[in-house]
Amino acid sequence: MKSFRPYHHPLSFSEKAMQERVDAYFELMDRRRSLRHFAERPIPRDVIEKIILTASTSPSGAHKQPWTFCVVGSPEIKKAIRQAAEEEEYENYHGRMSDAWLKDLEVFDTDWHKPFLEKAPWLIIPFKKLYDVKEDGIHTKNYYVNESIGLACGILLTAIHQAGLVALTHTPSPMRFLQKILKRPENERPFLVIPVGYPAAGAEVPELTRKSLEEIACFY
Ligand code: IYR
Repeated sequence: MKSFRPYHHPLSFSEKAMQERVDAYFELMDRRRSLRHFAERPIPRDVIEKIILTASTSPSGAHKQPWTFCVVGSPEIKKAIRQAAEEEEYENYHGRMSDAWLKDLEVFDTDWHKPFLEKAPWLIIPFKKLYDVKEDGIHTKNYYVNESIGLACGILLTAIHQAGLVALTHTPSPMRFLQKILKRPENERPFLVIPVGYPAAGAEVPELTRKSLEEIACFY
């Protein structure tokens, strides 16, 4: 069934205004950093809800929006997630990750301890939906599920940053334990664990630089 309406373009600028806006937006986004140290200060649930709605404005294959954003504020569930994540990470840091990988991680000073999983007021855990299950139990296809959830998570991170909050894109793999703890259905798979909060007082981040335009873009 086709049903169209006129597109009302919400943003229209002169080239000068456009240049100023892209410059300002770059400055804002260039200050985003992944944080591993969170304050325990709470964040209103309404804020997190709106951030998730913003993420869900993302494009997705055939507009299926193949995602569920699980949000954990419960201290008991955060504790269970931390315990399970640390068990996996212990194995990762003691044999499952290659020497080259461990060397690449040295600058981040990470190890298997994951206190941020309890400290951050909220954990957002996006699940990708491999397929949908309709009320009658029929399975329907989703498309480009990895691309879709990745795009939505990118928008989620920009919304978190824009709110003045910080986050970490954490991957305590294998992540199947999240499916069990959060009792998610068989068609869903955890994609990331994203603690969200305020930075801890005195929090530090590694000195990193970003690649230049020449390194990341080719114009033809
Ligand atoms: N998941 C582990 C290891 C890790 C892997 C990558 I790639 C990173 O960029 C950072 C960490 C951990 O969270 O410690």
